[in-house]
Amino acid sequence: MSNWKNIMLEQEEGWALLTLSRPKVLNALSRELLDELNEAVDWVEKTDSIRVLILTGDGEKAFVAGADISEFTQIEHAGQAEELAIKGQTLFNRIENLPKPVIMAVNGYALGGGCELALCGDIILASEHARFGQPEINLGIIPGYGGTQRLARVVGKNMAKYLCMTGEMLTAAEAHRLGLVQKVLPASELLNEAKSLAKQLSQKAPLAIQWIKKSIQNGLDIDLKTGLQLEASYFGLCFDTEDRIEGVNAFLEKRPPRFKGK
Ligand code: CO8
Repeated sequence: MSNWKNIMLEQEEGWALLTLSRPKVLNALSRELLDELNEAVDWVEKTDSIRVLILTGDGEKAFVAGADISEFTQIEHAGQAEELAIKGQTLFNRIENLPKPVIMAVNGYALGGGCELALCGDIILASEHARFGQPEINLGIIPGYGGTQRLARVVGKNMAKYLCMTGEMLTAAEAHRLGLVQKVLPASELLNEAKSLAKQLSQKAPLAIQWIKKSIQNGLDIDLKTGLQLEASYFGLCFDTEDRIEGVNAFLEKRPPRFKGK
């Protein structure tokens, strides 16, 4: 953890903030950064006291400007490119399915792999000057870390095709209008808002948060009838938790609940 060269860690009770840090290349995702991020996600997953993860980019200009294009020259054939796409996709799937909320604090350019990373968050907060896009087409390639799939699920089929085919960037306001971004904030307020949201979420019942995430995430890939069964089964599981008893008692006793994740 202390050996990371490309990631900075800040933590407080209940949350951790990981700052992706290669500012000279706008925090582009090198193989090394992906490996470190994988390690960081391992650590967040197994550290019980961390209930919420925030991801952001170093500097004012970029969240992440994509995969590190300079590493593309080392790719010799299709098989190697596919392997690298799968490496990134595997990590991004882990982030999307982390059993804790993930807040993406998008502080600038979120392009290519950067937009794809942001799409793996549960909540995207963006600074007013953030930009979102899939400019891979301008390099003669297509998105490889999930862009054609997750973007279409969020903004719809034709808007996703438009963005991937033109490489055009969305402003934070446009991304907000399309439902990709939940809140747009002045740059100076972005991290404070992300931290205060993380604190708020860290005080909710962790198992219920986890089941909300799973129910919505998995529900999107199945039909409504099966999705409703899934929701009912998670709803049932909530009733076996100590946190449900605490939540209901706290309401009746007119005091704030203290959830333990049990
Ligand atoms: N990779 C490597 N270096 C980068 C990247 C990147 N993605 N983006 C920026 N940089 C570097 C620049 O080369 C420059 O370096 P230097 O100072 O040494 O010249 C430095 O960062 C600053 O960038 P600019 O001077 O270009 O800054 P500008 O303000 O003029 O422009 C932009 C900012 C618009 C963000 C511009 O840098 C840009 O267009 N960057 C590339 C964006 C892009 O195309 N992203 C998609 C990359 S492909 C991808 O993400 C595919 C993911 C799936 C991969 C699957 C595995 C193979």
